[in-house]
Amino acid sequence: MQAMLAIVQSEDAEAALDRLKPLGLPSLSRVASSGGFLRQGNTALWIAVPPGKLGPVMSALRETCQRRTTYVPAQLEVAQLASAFPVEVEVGGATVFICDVERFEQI
Ligand code: 2BA
Repeated sequence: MQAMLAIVQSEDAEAALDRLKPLGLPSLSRVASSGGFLRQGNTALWIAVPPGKLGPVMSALRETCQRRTTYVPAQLEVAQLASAFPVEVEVGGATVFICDVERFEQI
């Protein structure tokens, strides 16, 4: 069993959940979160990934989570830029952390 934390853009969360639900995962949770860099809302998906399901889970995320360009207001301190212009950053599709699970229980 592995645990996956996938940080996705909130616009993509519904589509990702729709693709993940039919996989029959033992646990799938959606958590409202926000990024530390842009300080904007995003969505964290906590996913329990049993053996053999990592491929389908990654495919579901790849097919539903898009990369998008956004702009950081110039007044934010971005990479110590003192520019008067908004800074363009690319966000998404998903930032994925995968860890081995020592123990999993549902009480
Ligand atoms: P944010 O922290 O709001 O970051 C949004 C986007 O800003 C990032 O998109 C990236 O393009 C840019 N960015 C973030 N940190 C940066 C930095 N130190 N220097 C320059 N640009 C930076 P993504 O990479 O797609 O990340 C999307 C969201 O995933 C992040 O939202 C954050 O919530 C999470 N994330 C990304 N990398 C992470 C990490 N190493 N640890 C924990 N969470 C992370």
